[in-house]
Formats: sequence, structure tokens, C-alpha cells
Amino acid sequence: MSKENFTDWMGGTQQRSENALARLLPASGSIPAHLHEAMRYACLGGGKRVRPLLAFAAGELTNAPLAHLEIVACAVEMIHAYSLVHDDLPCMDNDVLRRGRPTCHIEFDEPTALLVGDSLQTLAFQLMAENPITEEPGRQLEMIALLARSSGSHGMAGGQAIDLASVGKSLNQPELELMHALKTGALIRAATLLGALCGTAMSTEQHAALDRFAKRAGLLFQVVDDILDCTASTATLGKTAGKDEAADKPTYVSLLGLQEAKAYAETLRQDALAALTPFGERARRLTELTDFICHRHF
Ligand code: GRG
Repeated sequence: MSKENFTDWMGGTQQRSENALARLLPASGSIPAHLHEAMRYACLGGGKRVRPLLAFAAGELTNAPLAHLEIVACAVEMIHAYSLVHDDLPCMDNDVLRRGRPTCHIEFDEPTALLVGDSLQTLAFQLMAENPITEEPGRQLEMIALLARSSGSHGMAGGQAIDLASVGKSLNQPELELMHALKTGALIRAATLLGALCGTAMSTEQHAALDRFAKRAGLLFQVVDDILDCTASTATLGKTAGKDEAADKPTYVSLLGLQEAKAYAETLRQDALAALTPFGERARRLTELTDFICHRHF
């Protein structure tokens, strides 16, 4: 178990993820150069890398090799980056700022941004299929299927569809929870489970406990995202602040009010940490990461 403090571990893991992405993305200048440049722009040099961090932290539960973790962390981050590029398009959220820089379709052009999303998504699955990612024979297909289910219409894309359909409507808490469990939660859950699946086998009980953790952590991430959207500045977030209210989108803050939303985040943090109890000291990085997700300012 590493003795590094959390800040050093997080910085080192973010750098490891950045280096792996730079290596695994199509080379700069390779044909079609404009598309490849845009793919690298969408993935490199920004973002908190929460999903890779979760994969690496969960990998500590099962002694997962770093080489396996790099592949699943990058695959999940590519799916995430594609979702941000498509989400920012004029036909969806129509945004011009992402990670403190012009969005992909502003820096490049709309058709290229569409193809960036398509290409990042397929590259993610290519990486999962072409590289060793597990110690257990026969588990690779299960891992690829998990990422596919989490990204598609029963996961992230389905959540986005519900989100687009809910503008101007008031959702109750179970409806809001379902939307976010799919839109944001599914990929966060996949990152966590995939990280652990890179290593030695878990018992059924351990798998269930990690799944419980991942679902709570995903929801916590979203509640904090809603809080930050109405309390933090555009400069701090690196993306346009206050968009949810401006777009009349249902959020935890609009449903519960700011103080209640903060209290709910704290409850989710505690529930997530309680789910990690069976893992003992091995869950140290996941515990620290949960606190980071809860208390972050961006
Ligand atoms: C277009 C299929 C499709 C899906 C889009 C992820 C998503 C679904 C939309 C993004 C809009 C949004 C604000 C979602 C809420 C939470 C979220 C995913 C925020 C962005 O993720 P961070 O904070 O971003 O991890 P960084 O830049 O740090 O990677």
C-alpha cells in the first residue's frame, strides 16, 4: 500500500492518466490529421480525471496491475470526453467553454466535433478489446459489456435523453435520481467496477459492496455538481456556471434548496464510505477520493 499522501497520489495518477491518453490516442499529425488533432484536444490537458482516479483507486482493492488500469481508465475517460464534446454541441447544450477552453466544435467545427465523439467512443472499445485488462480468463468480454451498457441508452446516453426531455419540467426526487444514475452515475460506476475487475477476483459480497459504493459516489458527484453550478464561478469551474437555472433544468438545488442539497451530499458521502467497510485499509484511496468528490470546489 502506497504511503504517499492523497494530494501526491492524485497528482501522480492524473499525470499517469494524461501520459497514457497521449500514448493511446491517434498520433498528432497522423491522417486524418484534423480529426486526430481534435480528438487529442478533447481528451488532453484538462479535466479532473475523476473517472480514471476511481478506476485506479478501486484497482487497489484487488491488486490490479497498473498496465491494465491504464487501459480501462483511458477507455472510460474517452467515453466521458466524447460525451462532453457531444453535450456541448448546438443541438444539445450549445456551450462555448469547457475545461477553461473553447469547446471542441468552436475550436474546430461541428462536423469534426461529431466525428470526435464517434471516434473516441469506438477507440475506447477497441482498447478494451485489444489489450490485456484482467487477470481472470473469460472476464474481458464481461468488462467490455459493462462499459457498453453503462454508455448506451440504458446508461449515459439514456440519461442524456431524459435530461433533454425534462427541461422546463419539475421532476420528483426518484425521477431526478434515475436521470442522474444514468447520465452521470452509470459511467462513474463503470469506472469503479472496471478498476477492481482489472485485478484478482472479488467475492460476490465484495462485488455487491463496491457496487453500492459506486452508485452512492456517482450520485454524490452529481449532487455536488448541481451545488457548484449555482455557487461557483465560470472561471473556477472552467465551464459556464449557472446554466442549469438559466436552462430551467431540474437539479437537486431546485428540488431541495441549497442547504438541503448540501445535507444530502453529506448523507451520500457517509453512505458511500459505509459501503467500503468490508475492504478495510485497501479502500484508503477510494475513501479519500470520496471526500475529494464531496468537498471539491470545481
Ligand atoms: C452526449 C451521450 C451524451 C451524453 C452527455 C456527461 C453528459 C452526458 C453531459 C455533460 C453535462 C453535465 C454537466 C453533466 C453533469 C455532470 C458531469 C458529467 C460533469 C462533467 O464531468 P466532470 O466534472 O468534468 O468530471 P471534467 O472536465 O473534470 O472531466
